[in-house]
Amino acid sequence: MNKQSFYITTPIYYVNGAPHLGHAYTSTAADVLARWNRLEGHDVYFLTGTDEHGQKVEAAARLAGIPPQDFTDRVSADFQDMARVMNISNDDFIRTTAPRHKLAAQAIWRKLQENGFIYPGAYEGWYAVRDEAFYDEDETELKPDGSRIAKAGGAAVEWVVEPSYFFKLSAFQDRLLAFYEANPGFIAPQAKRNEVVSFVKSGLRDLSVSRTSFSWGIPVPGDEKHVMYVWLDALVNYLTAVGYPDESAAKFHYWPASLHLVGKEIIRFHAIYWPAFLMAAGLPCPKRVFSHGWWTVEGEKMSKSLGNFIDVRPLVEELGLDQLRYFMLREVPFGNDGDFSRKALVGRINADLANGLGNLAQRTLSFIAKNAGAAVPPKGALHEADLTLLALGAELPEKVRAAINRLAFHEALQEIWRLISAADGYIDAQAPWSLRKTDPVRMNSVLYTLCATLRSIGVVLQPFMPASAAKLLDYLGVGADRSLAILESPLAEATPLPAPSGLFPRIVEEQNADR
Ligand code: ME8
Repeated sequence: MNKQSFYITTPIYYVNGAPHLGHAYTSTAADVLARWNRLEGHDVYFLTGTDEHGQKVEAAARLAGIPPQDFTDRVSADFQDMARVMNISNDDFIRTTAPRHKLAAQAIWRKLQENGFIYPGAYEGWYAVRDEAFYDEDETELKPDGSRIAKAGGAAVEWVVEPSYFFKLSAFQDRLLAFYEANPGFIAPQAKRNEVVSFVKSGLRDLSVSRTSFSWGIPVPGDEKHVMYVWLDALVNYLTAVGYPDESAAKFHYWPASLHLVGKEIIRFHAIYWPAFLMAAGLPCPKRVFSHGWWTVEGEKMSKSLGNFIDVRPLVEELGLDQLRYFMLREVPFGNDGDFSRKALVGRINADLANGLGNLAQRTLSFIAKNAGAAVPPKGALHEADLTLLALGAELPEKVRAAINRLAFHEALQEIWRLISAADGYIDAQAPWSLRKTDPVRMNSVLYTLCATLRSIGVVLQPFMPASAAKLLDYLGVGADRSLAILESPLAEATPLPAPSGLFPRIVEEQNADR
């Protein structure tokens, strides 16, 4: 069988600081897409990892007083731990200090050189170590104390003059514009696409792609005083993981990637440099780059460099993993910026999870356990109200699919919660508790309808809240096959059901707690 393949990536995260909410966010969004595509029966390859070279990492290791490799081993392990805690289902974890990556990065370099796109020169310009980026003079500003900073982000810049190899980015302006034109879906959301297109139209200058002022990087083949520019090194990770330079590797069929998920600050690297490098190397470009927004925390800008970021692990421990995953994807339309606050998180847990889905499941399942023989009740003759609710359940996968394919996670969740509200309205209107004595056959039809509805909800929720959805499906007696396809067959009657327990505890905040 020829399965459709889906190769999705997160950015590889810098190891100069610890993992935080922003990293957890991108990884969770990518995880939902990976899990959804697996549910669809696609052949998924999901990659994340760590970006371990560059001056910033070298400096952070020096500050920690340990060799850079030991430092990156330690921090990379911490990122892997965060992925584990967040239940990220990545198929591979790439590290740019791994031998397989050095091989791939050097192979690309040689390819670019062979194809005539790399030449030696000298670089002069404003360089921000923090951003690992060069800025034009007009992208910087002079502060009253005489120091100069990058306008975007405020990183200190310094004038750098050093021998450097250049990549002929200027030769790709027309090719890139033609590529964007021919592939309107390549950059999303639309506003980002417009930004990138006008940036490219304004003219591209050749890019300095090597440095000699530090050594923590991949040596330039044939001129080992130079290390490769960290962004060239980093972007190649997406190829390394599928076996490059061995284009006959088993995993190479995943290339080109279906989707690179990135934060908005690195869209330029992914939507301009990366396709240019690939074109220069004669390789196909990724199908899509999606740029999402940034979280602030309690109204403040969060950044590793500024040091006010939050580690998600204690939050998961205290409030629950699926609760946090749900919040991140429900609270803010993907692509927009958002603010993370404890109050908003607790509010959503209580309103949507404890009172919403949790309560609906508990009301239904504990009633069945007590009054309907602890098994899926017989369907009987269905009424109009039952058929209406079942029809909404049957439409749910398609609605969720449409939203997920647009990366509108919040809309996918809204669709699911619309069905939860409809089911709440239904249970109140049908009042199975009052049918118990008067019309047990009708009571069973109502309970059956609710179980079938909860099954639809449980199946489509799996990518978002894997553990909670699994628990819900267990309580509904659903077997090992939990794919979207099972929703096409009616729920089997008489399946014995285990004793249910609450899915989402209510969070009670202490009165007057000042957080
Ligand atoms: O840029 N809100 O690594 P990085 C939302 N190594 N997402 C955030 C965020 C926030 N406040 N802060 C970070 C790098 N992120 C490079 C990437 S790829 C070839 C190389 C997320 O550790 C977001 O996805 O600075 C952002 O793009 C990424 O973390 C940056 O991680």
